[in-house]
Amino acid sequence: MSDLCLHFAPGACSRVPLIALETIAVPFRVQLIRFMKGEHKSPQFKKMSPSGKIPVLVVDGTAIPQNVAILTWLAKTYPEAKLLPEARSTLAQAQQLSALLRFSADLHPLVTRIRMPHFFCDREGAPERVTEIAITNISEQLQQIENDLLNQPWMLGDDWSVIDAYLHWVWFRITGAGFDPSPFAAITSHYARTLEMPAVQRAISREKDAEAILESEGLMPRFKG
Ligand SMILES: N[C@@H](CCC(=O)N[C@@H](CS)C(=O)NCC(=O)O)C(=O)O
Repeated sequence: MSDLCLHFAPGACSRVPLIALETIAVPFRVQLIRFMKGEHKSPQFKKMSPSGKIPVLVVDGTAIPQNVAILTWLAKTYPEAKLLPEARSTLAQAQQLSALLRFSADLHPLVTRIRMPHFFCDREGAPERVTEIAITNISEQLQQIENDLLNQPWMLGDDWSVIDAYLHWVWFRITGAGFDPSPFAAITSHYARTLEMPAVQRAISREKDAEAILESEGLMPRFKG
C-alpha cells in the first residue's frame, strides 16, 4: 500500500483531491499549508511544486503537483473507486483529460479572479473590473454546464465522477464570494447533492479541523466570502 500525503489548505482547490481520496477510502495523511506564513513559497515546498501552489500529493516520497495529474493518477491507481469512467481508447482518455483541464485551466483562473482580483491589477487598477469580467466569463461557461445538468444528473452523465467534485469546488468558491446562484438552478441542485455525499462531508470535516488550527494560530486568510 502506498504512503499518501496530500498538501492542502481549507477552501482551496485541494478540496477536489481531498474528495477523491475520501471517495477511494484509502488511508492517507494531510499536511496543512499555511498560506499566511508563505509556506507554499518556501524553497522546500517549491521542490515539490515549482509553481508554489497546492495541491501536492506525495506518493511514497514522490511529489505530484497539479490537480489534473493528481486526479488522473488516483483514478488510474484506484479504478474500483470509479473517480473517472473507464476510458477504453486513447480518444476517450483525451476527452477525460480535456474535461479535467477545462476546470483547472479555464474555470479555476476565473474563480481566482473573482475571489482575489487585487492579485491581477496594480495600485492604479480596478479590482472590481477584474471581478466583473471574470463573472461574465465564468457565467458563460456555467451556462453550458447548467444546460448539460438539466438533462443529466452528473457532469459525465448518469454516474458521479471527480469532475463533479471540481464543479462542487468552483461553485462553493464563487457563491462564497457573492456570485448570484439564482440563474443556475441545476448547478445549485448539483451542489446540494454533492454536499450529501459522505466523502464530501469527510473532506469538509478535515478542512474544518484545519480551519480551527489556522484560527487558533491567527493564520486564517480573510478573503471575500
Ligand atoms: N494549476 C494548479 C493551480 C493550483 C492553484 O492555483 N492553487 C491555489 C489554491 S486554490 C494556490 O495554491 N494558490 C497559491 C498561490 O498561487 O500563491 C492546479 O490545478 O493544481
